[in-house]
Amino acid sequence: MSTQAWWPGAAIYQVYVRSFADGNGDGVGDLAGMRSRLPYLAELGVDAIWVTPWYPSPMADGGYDVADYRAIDPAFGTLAEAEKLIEEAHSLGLRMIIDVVPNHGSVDHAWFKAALVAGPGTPERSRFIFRDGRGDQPPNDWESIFGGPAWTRVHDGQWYLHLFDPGQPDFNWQNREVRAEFEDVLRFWLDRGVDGIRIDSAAVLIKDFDLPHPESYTDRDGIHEIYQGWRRVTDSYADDRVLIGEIWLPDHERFAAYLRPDEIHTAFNFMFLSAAWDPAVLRECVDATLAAHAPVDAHATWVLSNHDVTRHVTRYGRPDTTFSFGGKLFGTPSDLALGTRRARAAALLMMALPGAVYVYQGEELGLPELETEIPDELRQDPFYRRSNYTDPGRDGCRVPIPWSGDTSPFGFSPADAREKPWLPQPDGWRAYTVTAESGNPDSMLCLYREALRLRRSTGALGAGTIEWRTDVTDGVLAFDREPGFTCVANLSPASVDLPPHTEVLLTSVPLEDGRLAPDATAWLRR
Ligand code: TEU
Repeated sequence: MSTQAWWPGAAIYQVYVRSFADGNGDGVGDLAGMRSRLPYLAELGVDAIWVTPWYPSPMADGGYDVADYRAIDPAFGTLAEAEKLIEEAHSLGLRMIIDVVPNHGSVDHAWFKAALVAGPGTPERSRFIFRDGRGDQPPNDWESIFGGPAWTRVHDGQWYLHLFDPGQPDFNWQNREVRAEFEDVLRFWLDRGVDGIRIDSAAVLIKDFDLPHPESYTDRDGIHEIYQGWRRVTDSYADDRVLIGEIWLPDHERFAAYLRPDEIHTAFNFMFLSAAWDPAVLRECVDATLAAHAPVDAHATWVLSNHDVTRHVTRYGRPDTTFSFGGKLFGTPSDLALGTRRARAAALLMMALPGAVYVYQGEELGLPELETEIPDELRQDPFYRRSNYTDPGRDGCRVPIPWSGDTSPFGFSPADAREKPWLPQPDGWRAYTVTAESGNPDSMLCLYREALRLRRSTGALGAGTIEWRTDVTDGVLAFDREPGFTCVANLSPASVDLPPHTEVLLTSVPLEDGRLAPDATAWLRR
C-alpha cells in the first residue's frame, strides 16, 4: 500500500441508487439524478461515493440479484452515463466505489438460464450449486438468510442453493470459470476508472456441506485464495484501487485475517453499528476494533447505518438501542428527539476515531426509519415476505431522499414526474429536506458538514491512535488524538465539565453554562 493511499481515513458516502435522486421522473433514482447531485456530495465534504448495485436486475433484492455484471440497468441509465458519472465525480475530487456481488447472481443471469436448459451434470450447472433432493425434500435443511428454505426446485427435479432470495442463485466458487469471470468483471470496472470495489457478502462464498449450518458457509477454507486473486488484479493497476469487504464475522481474529497486504485492503466494521448506546459497550467496541486491526497493520472503519439496518436515529430512540435482525423491534415506539440527539453525539464520536467513516444517504439529514408507515403492497424487500411478516424488512431505511420543497416528491423526482417515488415520503419530511436543513444551523446536515470539514482540516484525524483520558467521570468517553485534539462523549446521566485548557471546536448540542449535557459530544483543541 502506498503511504499516499486515499482511503484509510476517508469519509465515504453510500448512495442507494434507487432512492437517491430520480432524473427521469419514473419515481426511481437513477444515474442522471446522481450526476445532478454530485455537487451536493462534494460540498458535504466526503471523499468518495459507494454506489449500491446498478446492474441490470429483476430487483428481487433491490439489485443485489445481478443479471449482467458488465452493464447498467436501463431503469438507472446506460454504461456511457456511468462512465460520465465516474469522470464527473473525479473532476469534483470524489472517488467512486462500486458494489460487486460475487456470492450469487440472478435467475435472469445468462449463466443461470443456460444452466436450466443444459440439465443435470453439465458444465453449465456446475457454475451454480445444484443438487438432487431427498425424495421430494430439499437436499438439506438449510434456511435462507431471508427465511424459508435455501433451496429451490427446478423443472427437472434438481434443486439450486440460494443463501438469500430464490431469485439469487449462489455461484459455485470451486469452479475455475466462476473465479476467472469475476476477476474479469473487476478489470472491466477498474478499466473504467472506479477507485474501489465493495465486496458484497464477502465471507460466505465457500460452502462446506459437511458442517452444520450456518458455519457451513461462513468463513470457510479456500475463501482467502479468492481474494488473493482479486488483490493481484487491483495491484496490477499502478494507482490506488481499494477492495472493501462486507464481512459480518463476530470473531475479530478471523475478521482481521482478510485484511492483509496480499488480500482485502479494508472491511466494514459492523461492531459499532450493532453496539448499544452505552459507554462501556462503545468503549469496548472501539478498543476491540483497534486491537483487531493493529496486529495486521490494517485501518479501521466505522459505520452507523446502511441500507440493511434500522436507521440509527430510530434505533437510538428505543429502550433497546442495539441493532439486530429478526423483527423483534418492529414498530416499537421510538423517541425521535432522544434518538436524534444521540445520533448527533454518535456522529461526532465516530468521526473522531482513527479510520474511515461511512455515511449512509439520509443519515446526514437525520432521517428516521419508516416502518409501520409503509403500506404492505408497496413493500419490496423480500425479507418482509420471507420472514412471514415478522421482520419489517429493510424498506424503511430506503425511502427516497427529500431534497427540497413542501410536498412529496420533495425534489427527489422532477416537478413534472410521471410517477410517485417508489416508497412514500411522509409529509413531515419537509423538515428534513436538504434545503430546509441547509438554512438551519442546528440541523443534522450543518453538523455533518462542519464535522467533515473539521475532520479534514484538523490534522490527520483519520489516522493514528487514540489515548483514553482518565480524568473523567463514569459514563464519559474521552480520548486524545494528536496533534492536540480531544473528543469527549457524555453518556452519563449528568452534565459534565470539559477538561481544562481546552478550546471548543464543535459540539453536538450547545453547551449549558459551559458544561456538556448528557448524550452529547464535544470536539476540543488542547
Ligand atoms: O448483505 C449481506 C447480508 O445480508 C448478511 O451479511 C446478513 O446481514 C447477515 O448474514 C445477517 O446475519 C448484503 C447486502 O448489503 C444486502 O442488501 C443484500 O440483501 C445481501 O448482501 C444479499 O446480496
